[in-house]
Amino acid sequence: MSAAQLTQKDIETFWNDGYVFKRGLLASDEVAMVDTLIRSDTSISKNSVLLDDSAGGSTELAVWNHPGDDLLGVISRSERVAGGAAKLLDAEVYHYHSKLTMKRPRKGGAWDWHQDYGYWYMNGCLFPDMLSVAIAVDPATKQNGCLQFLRGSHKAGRIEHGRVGGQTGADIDRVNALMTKLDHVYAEMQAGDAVFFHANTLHASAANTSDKSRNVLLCCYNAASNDPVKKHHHPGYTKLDIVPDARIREVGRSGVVAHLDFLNHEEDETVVGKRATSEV
Ligand SMILES: O=C(O)CCC(=O)C(=O)O
Repeated sequence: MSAAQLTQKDIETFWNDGYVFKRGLLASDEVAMVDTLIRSDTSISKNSVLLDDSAGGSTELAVWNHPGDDLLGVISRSERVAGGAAKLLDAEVYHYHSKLTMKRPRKGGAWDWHQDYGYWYMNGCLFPDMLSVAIAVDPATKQNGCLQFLRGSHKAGRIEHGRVGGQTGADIDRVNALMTKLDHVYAEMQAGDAVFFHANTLHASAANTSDKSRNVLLCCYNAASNDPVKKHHHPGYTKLDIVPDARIREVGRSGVVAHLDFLNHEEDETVVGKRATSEV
């Protein structure tokens, strides 16, 4: 078993806390390939939208649905990432979508407290049998706006979500009440570290006030048994072809550029022009 694979203890941590860190999920050469791709592949910036916060900052967001044979697609189909998601949910999973959330130095905006299932519920996913894997491409710190979690908040069930400025956030009174009872954890990570988190885990992030970028790759999975009952901007069940971890390096070294099935934002009612008004 490779060090990056999830253990029984990791599974217990995930279900107790609503998240589990997997340090060094991507090796330094693997994450360096992702960093180079993000900086050099113009299709990513062309397909990005801006998600504004209420303080004038914005996060650049590129979202895609079906993963392909390029580096980012292969990471999201890898045994380490997709296999880990399946292990945590104890179910066959499919790729619901992936995204890059990119906070430029001193410009990157904040994300309000929310549960991903607060959005995905609206998409016709009947059960919260879903999770995300956030992989740090840059070191993520408090200063550059790392993810934050309320430990154990997934146990509170789905919380009502509504508009908060330009974003959709969880009922803030409820979040504040939970804050008095639960640990508030800053998910500081080195490049290549990852955190798997449950779709009902409350999370947020602050603006990037540093002079360093904060780029994160987020891969989101749904249980195969939880095929959404509503047609929407993310796919229904599609068999996921999980590939061996070694494929990440093979594809990265081959220099295959991104062939991403970017979300057609024009079809997504949450996007106005090139600005996202909600989760996409
Ligand atoms: O990138 C971030 O800081 C937060 C992203 C997030 O919360 C999300 O995509 O649901």
